[in-house]
Formats: sequence, structure tokens, C-alpha cells
Amino acid sequence: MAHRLAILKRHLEGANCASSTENFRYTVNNRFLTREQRQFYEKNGFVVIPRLVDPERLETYRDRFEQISMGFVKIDLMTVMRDVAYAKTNRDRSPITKLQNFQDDAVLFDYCRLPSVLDYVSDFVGDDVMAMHTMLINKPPDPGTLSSRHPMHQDLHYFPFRPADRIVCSWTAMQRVHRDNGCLVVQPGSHQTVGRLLPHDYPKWEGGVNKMYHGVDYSPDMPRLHLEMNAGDTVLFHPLLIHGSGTNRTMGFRKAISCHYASSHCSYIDVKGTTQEGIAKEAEGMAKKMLGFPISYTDTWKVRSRLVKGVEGSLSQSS
Ligand SMILES: O=C(O)CCC(=O)C(=O)O
Repeated sequence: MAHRLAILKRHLEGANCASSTENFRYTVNNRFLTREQRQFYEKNGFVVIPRLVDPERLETYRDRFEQISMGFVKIDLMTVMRDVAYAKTNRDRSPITKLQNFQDDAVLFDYCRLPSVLDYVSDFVGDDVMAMHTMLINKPPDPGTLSSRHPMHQDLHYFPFRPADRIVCSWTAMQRVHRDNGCLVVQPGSHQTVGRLLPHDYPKWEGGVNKMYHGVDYSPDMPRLHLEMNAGDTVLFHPLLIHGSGTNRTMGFRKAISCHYASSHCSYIDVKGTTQEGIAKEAEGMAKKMLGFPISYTDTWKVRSRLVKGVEGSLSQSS
């Protein structure tokens, strides 16, 4: 409701159009973004929209996470990821760090269809929108190994579709996130200063690294910003933005929910011979183990993506 009122107010003030002399590359519109937010994203590769998701909905997602983690609900094709270091330290059960691919769960997938989020998403990717990848991240208290960190990376590393500029991630804090519980860390502007996909690999961390947590060669001296956010605040960011998250030094789990969206008119690319060949093989291996039969990397994306706004395009075409 507050979101709708803010938009109405902006329309009435006539503040919803960018100047025609400005060149924008990373956004397509500012019907919902203010001009300042649009300019900020173009320069920095991310923008935080305060209080975008209603706390009551976050409660619903939290309850669903509990039901899933207690084994009361099973969701087709969903991947449950667990912390590597807890297993090593002989705890009875390694906690869930992440649910991925919850597109077939109506309760969690509700997040990806929220009009408040989709309104903004359309300013980045246009009006024909596919939800490509879904995650509920449950960063556990660090067991003393620093393995709760997420290495600095670019999300495009995981995606075999382009153009990158028509992909955006929305990441919503489900509670207050701050430096102590391992908030997101971004390298502002890296979507354009780095401007390309860097090689990624597992970092050589003594305490172990979680599965699929690939990172770039990163020096902590590089400029970075910790995004402290309140419950419901949502950061939208470009898939080339270098980002990660810190150690959770609290006793509680830190939760966030996210969805990567792409224009349905993006196209799949062949990753053979590129820096993405390794991740494609690793993901195909995991998918084969889960499904019991081989499936191509592209098909793993076709299976999990869902149209959430507008019309289908090349991303959903079978080849
Ligand atoms: O929420 C986090 O800790 C970071 C998540 C992230 O960057 C990812 O899963 O790609």
C-alpha cells in the first residue's frame, strides 16, 4: 500500500520521466525508480529500495522455510544446500544454508510475483519478465571456520543467457542485516569498471567452502560497501556487480530471499570454451545426481524459469 501511494505521488508530481538527453544503458525506464535512483544504479550497479516487501509476507516465507527444513513439505526440483564446515565439526546435522529453485512452491514463489518488486524489475529488464533463479538464503552462525562467508563473485558466472544488462537480481532482507550477521558487500560500479565476466573458482579457504560458492580473485583493499538493511528493504543489482557477504558472527541465522529476473527476450549462449564451462559441468553433474538422468546446462535453466509478467520470448523456446 505504502509503495502504491509513493508511486501515485510521483506520478502526480510528474517526476517519473528521465530527461531525453541522458544516456542509459543498464536500465530501460524510470516509471517506478526515481530519476536519482536510476542514475545511481547506472553508476553503481545497485540500488536499495527501502521497505519494498511487507513484513507480513516475510513472515509467511519464514514459516514456509521452517516447514521445509523440518521435512513437512517437499518441493519438486528444489535444491537444499548445507554448510560444509558444520559437517566437519561433527555437529549432528549441518544446517541448511540455502534453498534454491523454489519455483514450484506457491508460497515462496509468491515473492517473485510481487507487483511491488516486478514494478521495479521492469525498469531494468522491460515488461516481459522471466523469473530465472530463486533462493532463500539462511546464513548460519559461523562455526569458527569463516565458512559462512560468501566469496566475492559476479552472478553472471552462473547464467548462460544474455544480454547481461537485461538481467537483474532482487535481494530482500527478511530481517535486519548488518555487518555482524553478514550483510551483502558490494564493489560499487564494478558492473562497468570491471565490465566483463571474470574467471571464477573455489577460493582456497582453510575452513572449507560451500558447494557452488565460486569467487573472483579479490583483494580486500578494493573499495567495497557493506549494505546494512532493514527487513523488507530490497537491493536490485546488476549481474556483473562484484558482491559477496560477510561472516555471521551472531548466534542467529540471517535470512534473505532473492530472485534473478531476465527479459524473456534474452537468449541462451553456448558456454563451451568460455570461463563458464566449468560451472556448467559442475551444475550438470549435480542435476544428473538429483534427476537420475543427464540434462544440458541450458535445459536446467529452461526447466526452472517461469514467466512472471508479459509474454514469453526466446528464453522459453525449446531448441
Ligand atoms: O545472501 C548472501 O549471503 C549472498 C548471496 C549471493 O550473493 C549469492 O547466493 O549469489
